[in-house]
Amino acid sequence: MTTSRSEALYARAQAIIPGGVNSPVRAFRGVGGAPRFIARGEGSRIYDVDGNAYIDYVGSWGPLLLGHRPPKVIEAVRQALDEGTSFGAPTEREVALAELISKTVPSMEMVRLVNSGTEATMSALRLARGFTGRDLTVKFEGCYHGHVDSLLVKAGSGMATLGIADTAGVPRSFAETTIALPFNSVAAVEKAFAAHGSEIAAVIVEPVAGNMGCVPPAPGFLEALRQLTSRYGALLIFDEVMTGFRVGLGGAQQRFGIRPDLTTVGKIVGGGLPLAAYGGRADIMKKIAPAGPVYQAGTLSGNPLAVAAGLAALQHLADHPEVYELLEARSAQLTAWVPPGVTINRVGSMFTFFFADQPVTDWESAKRCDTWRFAKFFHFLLERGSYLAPSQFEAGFVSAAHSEEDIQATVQAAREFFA
Ligand code: KE4
Repeated sequence: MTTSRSEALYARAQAIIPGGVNSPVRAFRGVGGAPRFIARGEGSRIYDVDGNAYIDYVGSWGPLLLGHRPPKVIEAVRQALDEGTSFGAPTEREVALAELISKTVPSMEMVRLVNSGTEATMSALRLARGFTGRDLTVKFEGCYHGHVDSLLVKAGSGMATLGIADTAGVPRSFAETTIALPFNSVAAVEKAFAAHGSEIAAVIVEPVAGNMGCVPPAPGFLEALRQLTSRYGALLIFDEVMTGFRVGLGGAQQRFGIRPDLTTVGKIVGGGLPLAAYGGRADIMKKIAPAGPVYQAGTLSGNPLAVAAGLAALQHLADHPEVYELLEARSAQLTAWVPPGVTINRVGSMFTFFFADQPVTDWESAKRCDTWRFAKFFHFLLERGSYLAPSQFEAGFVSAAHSEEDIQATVQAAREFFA
């Protein structure tokens, strides 16, 4: 497999873009080697600039549940293009998308569209503080909620990959408003509320963690968060940027039967274009400007092209819930064989192969993984045409475009690695 064009582009990119990438996890720092520069995608595959084809288990880090270039999404964007690209004024489609999000995730009684998951979580947090009049936030070690200053404390994803405990540039005063606790530890949450209950504005959680690798909630964990936040008058924020419309049409809150006060969604809801949203109880959302005193704004919020893509993707999923049965079957096929020395965590079509022979239930157990051996595994599969997330601390994704043959090819390559 030749990668000379990718390597040349990577050298050129590093001269003008920090690290040669526009988002750290893309730089292959967790697995070594030069990232592949991608020329195009189609269905379950991506093709790099050297012409190599890969079965894609990253799916743009989650948005592409339907695979690359699903016809309905492409057609919807083409039609929207004929009308214009941005107006800075309300459009009918934005209302239709907000209504569809609310219908699909009923706890989102009102919805505000933004451009990224980071904007969604940052805005939800500001709203929680504005609504409660409190300053403190509880988050969980290894969870990542975008690059929001106060949430870049013991975060996952790129920070875990790069081993950055706490990023430079965040004032201590910001970080001190965040209480970072072990994921899945009810005792730790009870203790934090006992000590600071009257000051905690919100608990923000990935209901299925994806940013330390895929880590499901322990039985009772989410229920405990719901009970404790209600008891102390704090808000429960489900960050479903990754799990929303992924682990089921109604997301993790539907799968686990918990009704949060606020929810953030992104990725899938934008159909592959820059779009995210936050929403929740109407009495809380009505505090958002211009209806209320909590300010949040965005030049390209509700962008017509992104809304067209998101509406087409979400409407397709709402009309074809059987997609989730297919995703479940394919994902089960991919993770049926558990290699020696590996722990596989999976919820629906998000998964991680942890190089650990103990269960991975939180950041402490995730970080004990053999990242060197994971890197070897990653490159072995890459050379054979399967593209996993280039980090032990990321989730992989199966799409509706992955065929049984795709999955078999990947499992075969994995078996060869362990042979
Ligand atoms: P964005 O700002 O990257 O759109 O969303 C931030 C975010 C918020 N919440 C959750 C649960 C997320 O997973 C993310 C972003 N996820 C990472 C992948 N682990 C995006 C990939 C990247 O950073 O390039």
